[in-house]
Amino acid sequence: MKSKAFKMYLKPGMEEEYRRRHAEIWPELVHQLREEGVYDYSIFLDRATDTLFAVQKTRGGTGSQEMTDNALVRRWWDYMADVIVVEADNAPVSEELPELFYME
Ligand code: RM4
Repeated sequence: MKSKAFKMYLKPGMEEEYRRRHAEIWPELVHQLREEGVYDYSIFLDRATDTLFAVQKTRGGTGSQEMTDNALVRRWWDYMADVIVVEADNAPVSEELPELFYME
C-alpha cells in the first residue's frame, strides 16, 4: 500500500457544486477506482485558496490521476471540467505532493 497526495484547483464559487457531484459520484467510477487499487480516498478544500487536497491509498501504486487511459475516468473528467481547473484534455491540473511524514 502506498499513499498518494495531490493538489487540484476548484473554480471560484464551485464548492457546493463540487460537493454535490461527488455526493452523487457514479458507482461505476468508484468500482473502476477500486479495481485499479485506489481506496481510502478523501478530497479536502482549502477555502482560502480554492485548492483541493486529495489523499488516497493505492494497492498497485497507480493513483486516480494516472488512470488517463480509462474511458470512464475521462468521461468523469469531462463532466467535472466546468468545476475544476483542467488541462487542454480536461484532465484535472494535479500536482503530486511529496510525503514528508507517515505514522502507522
Ligand atoms: C475529482 C477528480 C479526480 C477523481 C475524483 C473522483 O474531482 O476528477 O481525478 O479521481 O474526482
